[in-house]
Amino acid sequence: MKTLSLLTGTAVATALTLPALAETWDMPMAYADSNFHTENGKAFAECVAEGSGGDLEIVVHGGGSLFKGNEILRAIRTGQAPIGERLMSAHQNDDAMYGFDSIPFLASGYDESAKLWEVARPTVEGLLEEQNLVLLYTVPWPPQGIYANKELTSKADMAGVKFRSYNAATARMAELMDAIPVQIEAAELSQALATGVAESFISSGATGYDRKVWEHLSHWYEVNAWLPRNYVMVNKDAWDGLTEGAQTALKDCGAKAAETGTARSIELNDWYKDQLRSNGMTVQKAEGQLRDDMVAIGETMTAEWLEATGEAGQAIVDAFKAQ
Ligand code: PCA
Repeated sequence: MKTLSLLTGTAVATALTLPALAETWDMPMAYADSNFHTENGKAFAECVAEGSGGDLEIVVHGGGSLFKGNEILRAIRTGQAPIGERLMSAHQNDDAMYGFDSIPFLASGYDESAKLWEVARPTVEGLLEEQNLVLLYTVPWPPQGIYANKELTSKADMAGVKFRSYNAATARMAELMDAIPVQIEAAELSQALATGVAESFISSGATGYDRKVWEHLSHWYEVNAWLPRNYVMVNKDAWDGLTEGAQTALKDCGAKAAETGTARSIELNDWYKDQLRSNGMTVQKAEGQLRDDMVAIGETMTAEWLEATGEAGQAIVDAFKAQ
């Protein structure tokens, strides 16, 4: 109870018999208001309000409206925001381990993604703890494919193309394709495509749909390269200041949000592809030389990630493969 120090003896005795003061937390999220992660975040907030008996109210701010995607992690760490959601692999430069979910072709479907998370979880949670963060839940994006404004038959078609990246792995992929990486948050993607700042990128059907990329692009090649994850985290000091009831509500609602968010990601995966198609895009699997080139790039990136993470990274890959 933060207020205790302000109160005198009698007031303290009275305060202790009263219910804890209700708290309101702003929760920045980076993706479109209608995006399934954001909708899941809003359902999570409702669950917490109910589960904490009104002790903790969470107000979701979608679309990077409170903090931009690349500001969110810092905002939570420093307590500017008590809670928020971030694509953790975007911080692979802070610690290569955060890129465990963006290793090409290691886990390319939902079951594999769940297994990979299971083996990586203790290491990732440990890292987050060191950063003053408590992890509540994580939800995978649908599998990643390449968006382009032309037909692609091999990596040679990507030479010199301005390729929008959202983390170190996608920037590295651009380099290995001889494309030009430009780091852009999803919230700014439509504008980047409209102005020609970006001409191609790798992402899920979800982001293509959210950003109506059919207005600028014609093709999506399913690569199923990886399923990056969003994480909802709480500042540790804010966490410690909560009542036990509010902490329990956050944990329980977080466990539920992990499940419902993942189920929604799975359920919507094909629907997004249909939306891209019905808006005129050619949606197809990456095959032949294009696929072979992506696999070769993936091997280079895997080797580089293992090099950067050393034994800890190797242990995760080994445990994943042993399952
Ligand atoms: N959408 C996010 C990250 C991964 C995804 O599918 C984006 O493109 O920024």
